[in-house]
Amino acid sequence: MVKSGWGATDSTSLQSADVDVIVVGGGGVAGLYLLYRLKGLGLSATAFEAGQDVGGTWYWNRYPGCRCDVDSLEYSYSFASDLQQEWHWPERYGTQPEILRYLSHVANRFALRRYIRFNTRVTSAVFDSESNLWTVVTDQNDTVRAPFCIMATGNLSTPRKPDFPGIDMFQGASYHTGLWPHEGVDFTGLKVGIIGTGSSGVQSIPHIAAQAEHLHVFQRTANFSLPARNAPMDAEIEAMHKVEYPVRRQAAYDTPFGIAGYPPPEKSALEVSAGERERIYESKWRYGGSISFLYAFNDLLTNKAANDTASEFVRQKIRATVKNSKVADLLAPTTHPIGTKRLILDTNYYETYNRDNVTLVDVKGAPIEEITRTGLRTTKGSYDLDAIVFATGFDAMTGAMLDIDIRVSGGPALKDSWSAGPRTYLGLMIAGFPNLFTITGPGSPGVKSNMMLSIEQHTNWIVDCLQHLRSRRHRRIEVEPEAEENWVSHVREVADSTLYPLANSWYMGANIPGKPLIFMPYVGGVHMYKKKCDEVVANGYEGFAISG
Ligand code: N01
Repeated sequence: MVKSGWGATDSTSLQSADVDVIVVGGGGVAGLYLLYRLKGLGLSATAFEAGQDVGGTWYWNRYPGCRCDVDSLEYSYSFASDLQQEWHWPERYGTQPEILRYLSHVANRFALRRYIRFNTRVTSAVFDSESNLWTVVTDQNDTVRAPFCIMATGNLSTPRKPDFPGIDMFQGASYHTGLWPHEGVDFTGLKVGIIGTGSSGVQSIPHIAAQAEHLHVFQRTANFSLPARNAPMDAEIEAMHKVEYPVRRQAAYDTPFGIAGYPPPEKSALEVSAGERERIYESKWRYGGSISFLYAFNDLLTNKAANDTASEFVRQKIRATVKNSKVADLLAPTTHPIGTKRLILDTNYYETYNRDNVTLVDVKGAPIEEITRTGLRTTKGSYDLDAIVFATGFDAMTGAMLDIDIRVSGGPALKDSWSAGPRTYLGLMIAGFPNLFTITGPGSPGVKSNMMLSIEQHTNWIVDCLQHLRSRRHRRIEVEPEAEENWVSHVREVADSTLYPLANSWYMGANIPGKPLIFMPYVGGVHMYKKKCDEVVANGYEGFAISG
C-alpha cells in the first residue's frame, strides 16, 4: 500500500497514515471519477466498494426496463475528450447494461480497479483530532488510516423494503428492484405482484406484464409519468453533439438542471391562452423527457395555479390512454403538483393497464395488511402470488452514510448530528467532522440535476481543495458552524419558495417512517450553486477553517 503523501513530508503522526485518501463507495460514478482525479494529482487512495464490481447504482439496479432518464449524451463523463468522442451510445437513453458496460470501460481504460477493494462494506469511520487521521474499518476486517475520507456513497443506494407483517413467511420468490439478481428473473407463467409505482416500478411494470401470467400492481400513490420517447441514437444528433461537447458541457453549468440546450422559459403558464398552453404542452409531450416538459413555462415549480395546468394536461393524457375509466382515475395523480416528486419517464406504462393480464390494486384505499405464505392480503382482499417485486425505493440521500458509524473520537456521531435531518455546508462537508467530504450530499443540487455533471463538479471542488491544502502543507479543514447554519437556512428558504415541499417525496424523507421531514436537496439550481462554490474558493475557502 502507498503511504500518505502528507505523511511523507511530515515527521509527525501522519506517518501512520496508510494513504492520503480513503474513498467510501469507490465503484460508482462518483468513486471512479474521484479515483481518476486523485491518481492524476499523485495522491494515494484506497477505495471500498460493497459491490463485486464497478457500477454503483447501475451495478445493483438490474430490474427489467431499467434505463437512465437523462439523455445518454449528457449522462456520460466529460473529463476525457477521447472517451467522449469514441464512446457510442446506441439509444437516446442508456439502458442499465449499456451504462454498466460504459463504467466498466472507464475503470479499465483509466486503470482504476487497482485502488478498489470490492465486496467490502465500510462499517465505521472515526476521526482522531490529535493525529488528524480517519480510521476506517470494514466488514472484511480491513483497517485503513488516512488524513482524508470522502463519501462517494450515492444518494439512492440503500434499498428499502417496508416492514409488512409476515414478510418473511412468503413462500414464493421476492425481489427488490434495487437488488436485482444478476442472472435476471423469468416471470413466464407466474402470478406476480409488484408493490410501488415510482420510477423503478413504472419502468419495470411493462416488462414484467409482458412475461407474467398475471401482474397485480399494488399502488399507494399515483405518480406522474411522461413518455421518454426513447429511440435509437440519431447519427446526426450524435455527430453534432460530439462537435459541440466542450461548449455544451460548459454551458450546462449555467443552467438549473445541469443540461444545456433547453432555453429558459420566459412566460408564466397563466400568461398565455388555454389553447396556446395546450399546444406548448403537447409539443413537449411529443418531444419526451422531463426537463423539456418542466421548462414549458417559468413558474411550473413555483406557482400552484400554473402547475395545475400542467398536472391536468398529464391527467388528461392518462385518461385518454387507459381504456377503463376507473383504472384511469386511480392512475391520475392528485396528491402532489407535477414535478415535485421525481418526474418519471416511461415507455408504454399507461398502455400496460389495457392488457387483460394486468390489474391495478389501490392500496391507499385498502392498505396492505400482511404478506402471507401464498401472497398478500389488503384490508379488502387476498391475492395469490408466485412472486412479489418490491419497487419500494430507497432510504435516500442519508441512508448510506448513516449506515456507517461515522464519528469524531470523543465527539459526536453523525447520526446524532443529523437526528433532526441532515445538515451540511454546500453538501460538501459537515460541521464537526473535519477532513470528511461528501459527493453530492444533502444540501447540494445533486439529485435535482444531471448527476454526472454534479458529480464531476463536486469531485473537482474537493480534489482542488485537497491540492490547495497539500500545496500549503495544511492538514486539516473543517466547516465553521455559522457557515453551515447559513447554508442550511438558505437551502430551506429556497425550497420553501417552491412547490417541492407540498409532496411527500423521498426528497423530504417522507418515504421512510420516522425519518425527519426536511427537504434535503438544494433547488436553487446548478448555476447558482456552482457560483457559490467558486466564490467560496475565490474568498480563500470562506466558511472553512484550515489549519495544521
Ligand atoms: O422509489 P420511489 P423508486 N406500501 O421512492 C411505494 C431514481 N431512479 O425506486 O408514493 C405501499 O420513487 C411508494 O408509494 P408512496 C429516481 O430518482 C431513477 O421507484 O410512498 N407502497 C412508491 O410508489 C427515483 O425517484 C431511475 O405512497 C409503498 C414506491 O413504493 C428514485 O430512484 C430509475 C410502500 C417507491 O417509489 C427512487 O425510485 C429508477 C408501502 N409500505 C429509480 N412503501 C431512472 O433513471 C413504498 N411504497 C429512470
